Amino acid sequence: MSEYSFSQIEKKWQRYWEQNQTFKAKALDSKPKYYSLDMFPYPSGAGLHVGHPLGYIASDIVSRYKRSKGYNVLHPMGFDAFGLPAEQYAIQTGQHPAITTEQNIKRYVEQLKNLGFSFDWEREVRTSDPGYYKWTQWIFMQLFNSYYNTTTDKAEPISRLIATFEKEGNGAVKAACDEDVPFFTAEEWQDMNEHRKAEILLQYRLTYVAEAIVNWCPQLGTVLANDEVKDGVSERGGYPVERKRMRQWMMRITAYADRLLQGLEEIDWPEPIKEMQRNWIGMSVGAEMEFALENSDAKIKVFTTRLDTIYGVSFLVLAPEHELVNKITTQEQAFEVETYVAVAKNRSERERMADVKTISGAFTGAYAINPFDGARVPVFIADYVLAGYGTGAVMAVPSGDQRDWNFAKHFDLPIIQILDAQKDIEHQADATKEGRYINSDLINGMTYQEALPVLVKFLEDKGIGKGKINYRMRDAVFSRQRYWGEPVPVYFKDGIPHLLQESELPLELPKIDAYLPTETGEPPLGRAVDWKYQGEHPYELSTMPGWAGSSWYWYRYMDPKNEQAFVDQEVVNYWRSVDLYIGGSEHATGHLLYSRFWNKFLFDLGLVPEHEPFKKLINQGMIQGRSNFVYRVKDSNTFVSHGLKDQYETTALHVDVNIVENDVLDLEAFKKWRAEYANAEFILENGKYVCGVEIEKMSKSKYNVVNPDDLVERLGADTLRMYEMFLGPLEQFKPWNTNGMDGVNKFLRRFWKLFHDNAGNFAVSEEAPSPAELKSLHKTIKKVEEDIERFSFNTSVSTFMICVNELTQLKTNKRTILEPLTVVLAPYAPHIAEELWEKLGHSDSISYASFPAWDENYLVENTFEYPVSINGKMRAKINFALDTPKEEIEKAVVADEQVAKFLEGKTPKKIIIVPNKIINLVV
Ligand code: ANZ
Repeated sequence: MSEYSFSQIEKKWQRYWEQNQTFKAKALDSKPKYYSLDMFPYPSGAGLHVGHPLGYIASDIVSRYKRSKGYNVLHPMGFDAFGLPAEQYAIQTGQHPAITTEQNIKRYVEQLKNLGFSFDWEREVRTSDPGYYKWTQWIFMQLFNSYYNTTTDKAEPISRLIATFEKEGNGAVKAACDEDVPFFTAEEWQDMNEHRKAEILLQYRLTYVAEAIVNWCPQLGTVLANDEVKDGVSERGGYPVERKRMRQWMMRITAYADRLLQGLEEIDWPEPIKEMQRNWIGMSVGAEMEFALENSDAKIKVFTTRLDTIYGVSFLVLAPEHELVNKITTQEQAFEVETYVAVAKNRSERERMADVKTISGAFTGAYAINPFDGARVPVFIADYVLAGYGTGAVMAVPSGDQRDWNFAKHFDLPIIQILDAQKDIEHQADATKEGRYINSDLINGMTYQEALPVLVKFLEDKGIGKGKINYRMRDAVFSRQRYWGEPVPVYFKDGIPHLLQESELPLELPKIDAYLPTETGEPPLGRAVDWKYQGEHPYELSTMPGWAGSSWYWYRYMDPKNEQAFVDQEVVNYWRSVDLYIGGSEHATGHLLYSRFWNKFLFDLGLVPEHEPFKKLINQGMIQGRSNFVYRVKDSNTFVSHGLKDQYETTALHVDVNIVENDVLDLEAFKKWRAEYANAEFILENGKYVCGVEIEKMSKSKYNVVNPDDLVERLGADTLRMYEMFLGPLEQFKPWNTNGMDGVNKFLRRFWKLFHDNAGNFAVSEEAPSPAELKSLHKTIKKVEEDIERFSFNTSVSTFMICVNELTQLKTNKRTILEPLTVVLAPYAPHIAEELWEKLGHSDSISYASFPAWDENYLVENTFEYPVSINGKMRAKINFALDTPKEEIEKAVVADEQVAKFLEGKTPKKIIIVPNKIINLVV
């Protein structure tokens, strides 16, 4: 074979890798390990477009490089296979989602294999496999059987908590639990019936059922997590979402809030992602205090981060959903309050938080008493106060808080100055730093630093409040009213949830007749016939959310077939955690937070050895689509070329990028593309129809999707791999442009050519290399190694190109140069590298050939080309080795033919040599 026939070569090596299990990772090894992981995809019906493989190519380069550096590399791929689209499709067609999922996965695997990724396919996992979700259910059970001990700061068995209750009640228990757990003694506990005990324990368990205000999406018929709702509508489908109180499974992630924050300091992740997690967790240090009410024994508890502003409180505000609203509202105000509550209900929480402009609210008719100065302040409800945050009530200080100020202005409420250095609201922080308090009994004349401890002490002495840390993050809703997810391994007896036996796992999804809620509004699992534990007790009917299976999957890859444990202890102690994780930034507060949470939980149980699952994270930038447009002249079937369109009244229409080349439209293909264009007419410029261009998201509806399979067929996988890297830094967003691919393909042909003579025969010489050849090679080795170590892949591609240009100029065909260069190129273009490696006489795969070391000696410049000036005029250039003695240079200069011509037989009066700069002759 003399030509670079990429299709043949690529198919051949893909087959070879599969047959020889070239990329099989050893479960345990004496070699050091390297775990490189991609975020596993949801197998959608549309298959992969060119944007998807970007991250996979990068992680594959690193994996191949690490193998050649002597690591035992784990580089797996699998599928996040439960999810909404397959279920929506099932609803429409009646086809079981498992079938669609299976088909989509098959397509994905094929597409991925076409790109030559070095995945260890033996380790593939699918979250929808009963053999996999058995362990998702198992982890759920461990969470149910645990509580969070805030003294030891970790999860512990619930049995230990029960033992404490039996001995001493819960008075001294320090644990993450619901706010409203009653105090009880040992005797009281023992007197409780099983039902009551179970209810109490649910208030401590790390997963529990509770009434919660949730995001309910009527169109999707399910509850959604906060991160699945964007701008008040569902992320998938864009359907309206409303707030609703429902009984749900919850995950007590708030118990881990502090550790989730601290852990961020240990990991090498992009700063913006860490910042998003910090904001999501939202720690704020403040105080909680109670206000008594006039004419009522109810108390309003508020959370404030600014207790120092207590003398500026001019009203209180409750969230419209606050439980005291009905109780304290006076008869005169009832209508107004009820009307307002009804309106507020339909605004999502995020919307309410984001909206600072709309001022609305209603007066309850009630008054509260400020315990510090006895002031009587009105109580309002307003939706800028959120029910689920803090206590759902605030003390409003118009002189300290912008929204309180807006509200006060709107309802004509007093604004009380509290600092002598009072400024406008925006500069309140400065005022607090500089000012001293006025108008107060307790803290007159004090600074902020002096005042705060005095105020906290006042609260504590009176028993009406204390310092408190709050987190914006809530416990995560864990139920979905859907079919295509993991069944929750729970059944109910007298309304109390009980776990299955471990030996009864997996609890498999039952067959149902339609993937819809039942007539009575129960989730789809309610349709399963006789689906009861031991034929008697109803199972939980909701399933787990999408993030359950992805919150621990990296452990399953370590030991995918283990039936005794989710991962073997020895194996997990070898692989430990993920060294490199590549995926999209859209998972910043979903997957990446939940995974860290489950990881910390498994760590507490002693089941995994590391606190954090993903040491290094890279977010690959999105590849955007490059859309093409045609311009239809108004009310006609005539299309005008881009350059002439301004002379007409036109409508721009997306056109399929696959019938456009270099922005020139293929007219015949266009006529065939759609029946309505069959008789289209064109107004051309220079005989061509030039299309308009815009950079947009790559999507079907914009006809700008480029399919990697087509490109692989046209130019090969190695070309596509290198081209995607060549597009720019991995993290950057960048538009796709197929045109540039030819250049990379040409580069690979030139590389191939180095190994062949003009007749196309393989011809590599055994001659010793020249310094110039060695320099070119070693420069490349060094640069590529450094590039991969810092995840800069685009720069390596240009380095390869420069190197191949240099070697082509030097007419290099020497084994000593080409052989190591092939090993260096292999991570990027593995197929061509394997083929040439074989031609070089090797019988083993190049995948385990040692990455060559570069030698600094070949890199140093060892000669310098001196410009020679004679009487101030540049006359010649002469090369000297760097260590040439001055006398020798002098002699050689004078003897030089070119110089001699200008000397005209005279002896120079002076020769000045400036080392590595210039030689000056004065004649
Ligand atoms: C009085 C005060 C005076 C406040 C002042 C601020 C400035 P972060 O930092 O986000 O925790 N707040 C408390 N609970 C709330 C709720 N459920 N919905 C809306 N706002 C709430 O903010 C805490 C501050 O936000 C609290 O401190 C409270 O207003 C308000 F000059 O109390 B502050």
